[in-house]
Amino acid sequence: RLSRVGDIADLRTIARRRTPRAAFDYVDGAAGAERTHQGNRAAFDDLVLTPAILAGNAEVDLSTTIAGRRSALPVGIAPTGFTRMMQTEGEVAGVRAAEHAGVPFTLSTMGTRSVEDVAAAAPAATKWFQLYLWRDHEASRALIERAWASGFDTLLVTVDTAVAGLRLRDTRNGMTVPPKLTAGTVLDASYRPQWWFDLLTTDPLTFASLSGSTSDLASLINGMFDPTLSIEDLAWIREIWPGKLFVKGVLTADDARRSLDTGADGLIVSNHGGRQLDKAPVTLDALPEVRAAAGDDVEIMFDSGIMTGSDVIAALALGADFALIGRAYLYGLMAAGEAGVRKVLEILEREMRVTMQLMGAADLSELTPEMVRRIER
Ligand code: HOC
Repeated sequence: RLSRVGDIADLRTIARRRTPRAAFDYVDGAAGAERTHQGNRAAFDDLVLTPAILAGNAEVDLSTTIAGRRSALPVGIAPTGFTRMMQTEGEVAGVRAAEHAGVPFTLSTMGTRSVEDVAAAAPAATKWFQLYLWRDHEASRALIERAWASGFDTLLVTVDTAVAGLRLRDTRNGMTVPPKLTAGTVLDASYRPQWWFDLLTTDPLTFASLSGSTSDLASLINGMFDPTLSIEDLAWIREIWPGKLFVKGVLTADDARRSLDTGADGLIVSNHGGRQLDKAPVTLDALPEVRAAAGDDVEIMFDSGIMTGSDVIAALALGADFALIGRAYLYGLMAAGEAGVRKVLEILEREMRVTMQLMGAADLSELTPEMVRRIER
């Protein structure tokens, strides 16, 4: 069936059919009225890419270097929370698909596999770890020490989550972590027996960082994350983390400068996929400001809204060095486990290659802002 999948939107359609509504909506949804989420997508939809005819480039090189390592594509897998709730293989599927494609994989603090399990599943993959600072700073220190010891060499520190965003779909679905057995979930199970069978028959759904109790997401997060997260905390994390460090959630010039002054090696322009501050700037709008503040030599990654290879190419042309995919990865995972994630990376690769060829660009260094225009509708 995957051979008939054309794009990531097709995988989303399959994912929606296969996954219980609360889990699908947790991925698909965003904060508040989802304005930022919609804006992220609209910004890409309203772009025009400049074609170049008679360019004579039969070959396209999509490889790049990021955080000190080669990546076969300018795209890596973003950190995602509660991943095994979407599909039981969870992060193991993600890291194996990333290893196969030669791109980095990021494990979230809120992941559902341990750093050791992810490292063992794909020893050759480039592995990054994402940090949410817990109220218990020493527990956070212990976690990143384990990540470093397991071969995770780059830390992505997420800074836009002092409190949980208002995810209204989760509230309306009565979503809990782990899922509770209710009349609604039992009914759902009759439509999607495979998902429930997988959940109940593979290793128990545990969360590295959670106690066994069932809770709604916001209470869970607000009880765990440090709401006083500050620039001093970033300085402390910088002091104790020996590898490369990227600050994730930068949308303004001021925050870009403060992060770099505090020792960050790079920045991630991200609005958390529209899942935190609704009406936060759309990432494609924020990118030029952050690039200008950071200068040309700082590595900048980009996320939020990427669904096609041409989205990646546009973000790179407008100043990013690398892109991360969260929802797109999870649509593939929910649709078909590891095979689905591989499919996502294959689709992006093909779309990027064709886009570059038709734009007359032979490698990523040839992409410039002049190749992308915004249209007012
Ligand atoms: C404060 C909300 O990054 C998500 C994940 C998991 C953690 C939630 C943090 O749902 O966006």
